[in-house]
Amino acid sequence: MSQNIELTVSGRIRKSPYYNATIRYGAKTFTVYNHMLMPTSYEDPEKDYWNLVNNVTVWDVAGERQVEISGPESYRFVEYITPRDLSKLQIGQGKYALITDENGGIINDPIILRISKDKFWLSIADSDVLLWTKGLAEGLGWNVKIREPDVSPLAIQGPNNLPLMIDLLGEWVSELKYFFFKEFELDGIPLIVQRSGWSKQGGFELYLMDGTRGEELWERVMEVGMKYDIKPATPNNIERIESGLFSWGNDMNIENNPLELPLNNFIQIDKGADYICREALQRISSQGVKNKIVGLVIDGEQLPGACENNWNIFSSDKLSGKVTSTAYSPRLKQNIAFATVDSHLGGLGTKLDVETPWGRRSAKVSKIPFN
Ligand code: THG
Repeated sequence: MSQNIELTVSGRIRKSPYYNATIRYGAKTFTVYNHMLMPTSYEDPEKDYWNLVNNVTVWDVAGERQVEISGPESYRFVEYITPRDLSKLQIGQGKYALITDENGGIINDPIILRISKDKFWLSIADSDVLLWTKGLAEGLGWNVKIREPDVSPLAIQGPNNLPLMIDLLGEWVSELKYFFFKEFELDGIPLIVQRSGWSKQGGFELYLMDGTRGEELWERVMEVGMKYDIKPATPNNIERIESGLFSWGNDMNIENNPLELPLNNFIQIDKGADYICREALQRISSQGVKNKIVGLVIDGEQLPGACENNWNIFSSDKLSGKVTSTAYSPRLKQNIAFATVDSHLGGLGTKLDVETPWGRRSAKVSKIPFN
């Protein structure tokens, strides 16, 4: 069960431009995300949760690195790596998309931003998309340039985000539509400002385009945020499960394919552009998926800890799946979870048994989002 360990930090584990600030403001625990330290809690996950859902918080999410794809074939290349239709993606707009291999295996689930006609950023989850895309482009002879630019997102999330952001950046931010972005300089600090973030509490992400100015940006946000009682926080496991946001590497990985996820709006199998997993998805779609990724409510009192690795799921004593993420929701007063189960068990209301480290519990397939 849960143990505290200490990490040996070296060049392979990068520090975010906000790292010193997060330490100063009391970050307590960290994970490694895209080879970079990323804070995962300040006070404790439940206090951080209430600060997020009741007020407003600031998160160091510099670990969400950007993979920049530019050049004359960049648009066609970005279409090629995802089953999402990007033909309507405007300059200044982002879209959530799954990146897959030739079998439909999910490599990552970035937000794709169109920076200009021939320049895109993949704002990635925790896997080596730089290497995957460089390998594909070189191997197949695409005329594109791929690199990781000096860009480090800082997220402002929570229901009181807007007045703070207006104070920080100006009235114009209230005009930004969901998932759209604009370039802006704050006292000479170069930013891209997007209305997005890994919560359903509303907010913005500031993509800092000069890593030497992280502390300055952090302190500007804190200064303006004081009036709003802003708190430092992090992507919050409780809120993101309630809200139905999946975590690559936890809830899905290269063993899963897009059709196993309840993300139909983000997958257009018959899109016009050529893409790598079209045949695989057509085949899986006609044969039917083996597994489904579902929401679960686990019965009984609050579990003493969250799922670190996978917990087995049984149906009539037959091994039928695994729990991939759990949290106790203080608002729903329930243990909620994501799980991968045999597809015939994926229907709403299906009863299952979960083997937790604290004994067996009954569970039920539930709708996503939970609230
Ligand atoms: N912001 C940025 N980069 C990121 C994340 C982010 N990279 C890693 C990780 N998060 C990528 N995964 C997600 C998953 C879900 C969403 C965003 C990033 C998300 N989805 C909305 C939904 O599912 O309803 C909306 C998607 C849409 O309309 O396209 O927000 O958070 N910069």
